[in-house]
Amino acid sequence: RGRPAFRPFDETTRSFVFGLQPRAIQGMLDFDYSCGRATPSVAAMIYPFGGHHIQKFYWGTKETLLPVYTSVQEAVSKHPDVDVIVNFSSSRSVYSSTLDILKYSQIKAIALIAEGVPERHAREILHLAVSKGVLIIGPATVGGIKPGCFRIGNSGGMMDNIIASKLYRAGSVGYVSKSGGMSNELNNILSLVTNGTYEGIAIGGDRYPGSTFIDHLLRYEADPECKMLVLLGEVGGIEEYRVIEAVKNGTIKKPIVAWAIGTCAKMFTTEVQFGHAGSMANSALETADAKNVAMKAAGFIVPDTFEELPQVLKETYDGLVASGKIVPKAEREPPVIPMDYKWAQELGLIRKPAAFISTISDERGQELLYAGMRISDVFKEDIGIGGVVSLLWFKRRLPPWATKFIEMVLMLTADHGPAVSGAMNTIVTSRAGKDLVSSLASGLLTIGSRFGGALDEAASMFSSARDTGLTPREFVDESRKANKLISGIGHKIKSVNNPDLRVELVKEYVQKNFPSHTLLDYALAVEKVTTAKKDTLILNVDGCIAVCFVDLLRDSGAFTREEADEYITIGTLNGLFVLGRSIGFIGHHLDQKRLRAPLYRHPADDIFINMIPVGQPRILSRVN
Ligand code: Q5B
Repeated sequence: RGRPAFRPFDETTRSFVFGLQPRAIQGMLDFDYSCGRATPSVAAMIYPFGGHHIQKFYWGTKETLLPVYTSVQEAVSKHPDVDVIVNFSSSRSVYSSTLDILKYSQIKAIALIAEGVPERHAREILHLAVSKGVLIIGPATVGGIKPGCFRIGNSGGMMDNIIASKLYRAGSVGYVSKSGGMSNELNNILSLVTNGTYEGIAIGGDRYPGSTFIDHLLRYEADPECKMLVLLGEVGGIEEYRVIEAVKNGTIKKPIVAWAIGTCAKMFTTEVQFGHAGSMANSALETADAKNVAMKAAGFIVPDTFEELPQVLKETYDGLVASGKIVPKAEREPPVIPMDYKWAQELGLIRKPAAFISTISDERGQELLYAGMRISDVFKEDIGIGGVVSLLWFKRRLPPWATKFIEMVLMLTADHGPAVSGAMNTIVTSRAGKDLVSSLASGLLTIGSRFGGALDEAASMFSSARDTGLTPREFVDESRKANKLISGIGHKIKSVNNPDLRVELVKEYVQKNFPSHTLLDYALAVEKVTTAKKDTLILNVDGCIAVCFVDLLRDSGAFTREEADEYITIGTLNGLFVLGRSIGFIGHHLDQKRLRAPLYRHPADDIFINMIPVGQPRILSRVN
């Protein structure tokens, strides 16, 4: 790719991201865009699971698509221009995925993000990578950043931080540190006291990083564009001494500012293990103080305290400018990167009308809320399924006689045998090999004005007849005149002589427990008129529940009259039958599955087939 070995990343670097990391990739693409790169630095993702697909990302204000491959082999064969992989595999799979990656000579640098990689695995990866001339950054690192060119994963932090630290264009200072967090701090300091970062690598805090301080500092030394070096070491390990050696023997000649973090360790009476696996002094040589003294003695520019680091960086940089070794370039404005919607919202910079409004439940907090009631209180107060329905359907607690009534309705309507039309459809669907949801849906879709879905209309017809002052007889006669069946009246098999006991139970409960039941009384008077005509024209289960529910809505004291009327018009009452009967339909589906019931085909002799052939005299036929 024509890049010198000391410069593994430049503005043409293309990479793969191993793992599904859309946020990190978007961050890399936003960085690229801010740098003015011609092409995105990420060519594709590699993710062994879930098959080939593409994912959509923003490229500035526009959108771009990135492929997701299932193997490294396929990815490298499709993108010969890629030579870097940012490997987000977990500590469990990073070993095998990196060994796989190392099979492809096209890949020249790999960043390993995972923490907790077993040291044996890290050493094996390192050994193999060295033998193949591949640069490994990590594990246990955020990676690194080459301002104006390439960003490894999440290095550099959020985009506002990248812009504030001027990482969208190259400076002159190359640094190496262990920690990603401290790298961010260095990016910030360098942007304030120098012309900024040329390249920064966080080698990771493990005891066996794939590349160490000296590897990167030697690259910076060789790179003519990098004018000044920074080493941010820390307590533990001896890697700083390899750099000291290089400075002493003249391999590193560029000015090098350094500090070893962890000087406070001496304030503790016991050994201190800082945040990184390798940050513990195992000998006097490994203490931060010893390293700072040794670095200063070798000719590094070492401040007396970390707080003085910006000052010495500034002095060193100013010296290089004064000597003409650094010629600061004119600043350019970074392109404006559209802020992520979520982030802008969190900052309170934008507002947008919500597409949906919901007022019944909320799971965003610590505890699920039903109409404001904590789910733990739902159980503490034992409000039952009737209480839950009252919260989620009516957004309020109803009195116990009302919630008990809701439960009674659900229990009474749960099933009425396999012969009713909804159960039949559930059974036939189940026997056709369909799943539970399909069989249930088939049964539920049967609920309508004649079967189970007469509650809303019954509530509306009975209440408006009574409200307009019609006597029961006038109501029946007017319906007859209008050729309209009264919803809630009539049953296929139940009659005065074969009463529906469910209806009896409802009546008994309501007459005993409701504060008033005027519409039920009215409906019973209507029933007297209709059953006088025909004994099957009883107040049926739909009708009885409906009128009682109107009594509940109007007279419980929990609803205004407007609310009560609205609940009738928006289809609440059929919901009671739908909810209750779902229990039975699910039961029928499970029953058929348990019975291994075969596909059902209706016998043809039970169907009267009446075909009228085109242009022929009308012939009636019956299949027998
Ligand atoms: N006539 C239910 O019809 C049924 C009349 C009427 C005035 C009426 C019928 C009807 C209204 C809808 C309704 C809910 C279709 C029913 C349910 C759940 C279930 C089901 C289960 C479960 C029954 C004979 C004569 C005719 C008609 C007159 C009939 N209904 N007059 N108002 N409402 N009702 N549905 O028996 O003079 O001879 O011409 O549509 O409330 O679905 O168990 O099965 O739990 O699953 O076939 O309980 O009543 O009667 O149509 O032959 O009519 O009565 O005008 O008069 P039938 P038809 P005429 S509960």
